[in-house]
Amino acid sequence: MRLQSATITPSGDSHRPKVREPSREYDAVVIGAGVAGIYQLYRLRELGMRVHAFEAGSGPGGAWYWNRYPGARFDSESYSYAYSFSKEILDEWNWSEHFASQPEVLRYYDFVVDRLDLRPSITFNSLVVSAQYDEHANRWRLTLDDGSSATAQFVVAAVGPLTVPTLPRIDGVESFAGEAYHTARWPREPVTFAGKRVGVIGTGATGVQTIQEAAKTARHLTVFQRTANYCAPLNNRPITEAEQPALKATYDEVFTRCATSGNWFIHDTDPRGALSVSDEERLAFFEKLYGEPGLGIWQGNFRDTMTDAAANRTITEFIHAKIRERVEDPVTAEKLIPKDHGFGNRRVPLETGYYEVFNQPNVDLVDLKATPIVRITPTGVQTTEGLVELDMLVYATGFDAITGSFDRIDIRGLDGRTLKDTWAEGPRAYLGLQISGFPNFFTPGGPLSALGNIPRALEYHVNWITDVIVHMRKHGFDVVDARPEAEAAWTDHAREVAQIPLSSKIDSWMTGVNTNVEGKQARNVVMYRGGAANFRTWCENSSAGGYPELAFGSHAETQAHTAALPG
Ligand code: NA7
Repeated sequence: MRLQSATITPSGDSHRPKVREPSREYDAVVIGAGVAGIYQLYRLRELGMRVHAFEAGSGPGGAWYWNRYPGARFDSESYSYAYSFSKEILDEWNWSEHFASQPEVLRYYDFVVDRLDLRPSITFNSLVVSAQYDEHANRWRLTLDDGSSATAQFVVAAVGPLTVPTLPRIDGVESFAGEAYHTARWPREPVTFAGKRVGVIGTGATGVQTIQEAAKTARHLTVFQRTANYCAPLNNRPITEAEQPALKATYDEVFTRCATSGNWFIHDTDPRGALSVSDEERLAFFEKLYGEPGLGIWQGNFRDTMTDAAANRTITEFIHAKIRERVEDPVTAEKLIPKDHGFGNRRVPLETGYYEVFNQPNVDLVDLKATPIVRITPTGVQTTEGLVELDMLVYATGFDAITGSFDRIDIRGLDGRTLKDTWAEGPRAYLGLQISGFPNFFTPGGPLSALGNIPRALEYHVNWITDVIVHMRKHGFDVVDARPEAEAAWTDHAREVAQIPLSSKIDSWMTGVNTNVEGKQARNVVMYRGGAANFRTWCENSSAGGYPELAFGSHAETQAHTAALPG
């Protein structure tokens, strides 16, 4: 069986031999050299700290390192996704498309790491398996998958919200005899769909991108769809050499827009209500958004489309009509129209000719709600309707999102308490960046933090974390822990505002649901849904007031704090 199952396990990339590192002592360890990890490493090194990153892959880039499947690309404008902190990097790097493809994105992260000379500070092919706080020494001990260890005063777990891929819990998943790949563990060796009978399970953002590519050359493509999603046009185009200077001149404006918008995107909601305008005006606005690049139709729509059911119905019906227009066979069109949620209540995949794929004679759509998969067999996928024989099976089945990358590390804070136990009733964290009882441990992009256009969010998180460390150094503190009452206040607030968007009533990775992971069948508040503006206000109020929500001290004081903790 050729499923790349070895790489679906959390172990590191097998392409390079592991070099066993001796035990090492640092001021700070960054777990992960993805979007947040690279920047955090840079910021702490610039403070003069002895800082080192451990990364499971054999190169930097995180999600962009692992997700090499054909068709992978940005859904955020390239220039809104890039790091904003270095004018030199912004000047030197040219994006070739408004929405860059994965190979270019990966080249970008390699470029940044080399430009900042960070590579010597990263150990690749190295998975952190445990992190344990020693309160007597005020140090974290990290164990790596090769058995070696490192210690540090600070740990920044930049482990990513979409890191741990999941396979479907279907009988026979390991038995398929043809080629089988999870999109997030795509091999580096060329894989061709040409002339093959290909099956793709999953129609999230990843599945949609993969399907568009596979349909171009596969002899036959079968799309196994469980829940239909609302997709909208990406409207990508190249950026010519001649356009580069004008585009670069807008960088300040782009970053300002992202820094003040609702979810860190270049797009922000229209202040009008969907029902406050005439039908003609509304339709014209929807048409405009449908014809524009990127996620504007989701993030830049009328202010109430994602929170008010009647407003949401207007855009939902508009998209229904678009799908019916673009898909020739009415039966297939109805299968592609979600019936159990409105537009934007799950992550909107962006597409380039996705719906037209289903007009091709070499493509079939299997509606798994009507005819579920019974098992995977050595030759294909058996549904209640029959066996679909395949040469290649692609699992675009998503991730153990948000908390999964923490769950797979044995993280223990004060008194040896595990993070898993601490989060047994759902994640709790202060601003999503610190967890009470886990001193000197930070989680950029962690559960209950404000995400959205992820790199913009992560840059902000890293800046906040770095500022806390700067504050400590300035005042001679060596321990910081989130006060339990501050963590409770943020967690309660996050749980309350999470009820506002219509999406809170829908199963998806954004509401903590993954049917393939034990214990994640029920909805849970895993992200901050109160908007980036509110998040920033909380962060800025805290720093302006000298971080009253954080308990600073020497590690002797930490021991006193431990004694005061219940149970
Ligand atoms: P998603 O959005 O979680 O999508 C996973 C897809 O796989 C989705 O269509 C699932 O159907 C489907 N799936 C998962 N398990 C099964 C089983 N057991 N049987 C059939 N179908 C299944 O992951 P993506 O990788 O597409 O995207 C994740 C994010 O990464 C994306 O939103 C971007 O922000 C980047 P379901 O909807 O659960 O019925």
